[in-house]
Amino acid sequence: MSAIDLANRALVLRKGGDEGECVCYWMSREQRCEDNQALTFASEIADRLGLPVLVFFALAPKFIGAARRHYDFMLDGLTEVERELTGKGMGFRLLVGEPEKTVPDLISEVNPAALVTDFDPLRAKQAWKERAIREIDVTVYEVDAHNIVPCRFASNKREWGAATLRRKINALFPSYLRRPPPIKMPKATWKEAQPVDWKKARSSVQAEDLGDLITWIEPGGKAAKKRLKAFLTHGLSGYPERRNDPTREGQSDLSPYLHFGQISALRVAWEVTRSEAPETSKKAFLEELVVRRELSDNFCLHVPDYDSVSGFPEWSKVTLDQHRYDERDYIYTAREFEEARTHDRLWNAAQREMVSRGKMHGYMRMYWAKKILEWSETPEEAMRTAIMLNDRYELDGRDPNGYTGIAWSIGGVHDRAWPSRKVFGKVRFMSYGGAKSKFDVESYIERWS
Ligand code: FAD
Ligand code: FO1
Repeated sequence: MSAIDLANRALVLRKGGDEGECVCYWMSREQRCEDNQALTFASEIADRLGLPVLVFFALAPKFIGAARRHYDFMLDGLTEVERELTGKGMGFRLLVGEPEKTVPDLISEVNPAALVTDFDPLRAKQAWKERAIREIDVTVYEVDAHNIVPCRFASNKREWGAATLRRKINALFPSYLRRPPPIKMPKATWKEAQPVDWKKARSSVQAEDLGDLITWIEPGGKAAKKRLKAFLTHGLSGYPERRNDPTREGQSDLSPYLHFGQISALRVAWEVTRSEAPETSKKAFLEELVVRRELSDNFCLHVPDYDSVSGFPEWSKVTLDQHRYDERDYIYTAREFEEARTHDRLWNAAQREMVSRGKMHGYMRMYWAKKILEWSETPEEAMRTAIMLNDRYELDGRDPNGYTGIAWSIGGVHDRAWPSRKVFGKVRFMSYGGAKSKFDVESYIERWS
């Protein structure tokens, strides 16, 4: 991998010994073989030391309220990863149980010369890693294989708006936008193949079954590439016009794949840049895929309370406080929201789209979250409800994009102050009338009733 690809992407989390029998990559956020800089980094160390590569995934029985639909999507994708890795002479192990226990056990069993992990700003993930590497005496690296411009390098502090980060990213983007290197077979192959018992793995998961099968999207890296190809051919050129119309298939539907790391954002950006679509379409899409998405990682990395009111900017905390006791026209409990039992047919339709499809349209997510603020007792309660529902039903939930999108909607994070109004104060308001002026709300309601 060329120097630039790795430049400022890999970080030494802790110095340890560098003797051992293999090099391990603890795969977590980037659940793919191809275009995975963490995997490439591990195999380069392995080749330098003449050692084989062992990749492992620590399957936690529970993860921030994930349901069966999330684990099915993820595990189907991981079965593909196992086949690809073993086909490249690398080992793959699935550890079942709490990672802070199963990871140190594996490390002492296989005695690696180095451990590579992938970057993830979420508190739960950072805690797993911190606790898992505490007792082991191995050099541990963290590689940002999620962001095109590595998160820690793009900015070393909380960015207050997209504009400041956009400048930094746009300056670096051209040098990081390069064809992802192909996966090489390591010189030393992993000997003892231990096929994963996927049946046992699935039964180890304690996730609620929401009683539905999500069939409109196929999990896994191959399906992700097919989806990307279809979007490049049919969707990209009309993206600026269609992306905010929930009655049209104007988005890429890549977020579940990006969330589980089944496709690399660098691969998406690389193919988008080389496509025939108009420059304006490419620019509009890359603004979301690169600037907005990397802004979310920046927010979650630098604001540990990214999922609560305390993480909001000062101006919005003050304004929401001033309007804390405004009379709410409607008040709903989390249960009433979850069952789409509000007075607002448009809001109910969005909730039903999320529950049944596992992916609410991007425009509706803003409206949906803002109405939860408007119809909840307090902003804190609104945050709890929005995050709980988002992580319970969205296939792309439990993601920095989600916590940041909800904080933008309810707390004006990365947004500016607007003329003050009831309940919202200076936080941007969105109305049914506004939606009606943008798209055919009746046909959206019709579709999701
Ligand atoms: P496209 O429009 O095709 O965009 C392509 C990619 O760009 C997306 O996959 C995503 O990675 C990125 N992107 C697009 N819009 C945004 C955005 N506003 N912020 C950050 N990245 C963006 N996204 C999630 O991945 N998981 C979530 O749980 C989530 N929850 C959200 C909750 C709220 C209240 C809001 C306002 C936004 C949320 N988003 C979330 C961001 C955005 O709505 C989704 O990423 C997008 O709708 C995913 O569909 P797509 O891949 O078809 O999007
Ligand atoms: N990552 C893991 O390393 N192990 C898991 O068992 C795991 C479960 C899981 C379930 C649902 C979900 O949405 C994500 C899950 N993740 C898991 C994390 C995921 O890979 C991403 O790293 C983060 O959610 C995004 O930052």
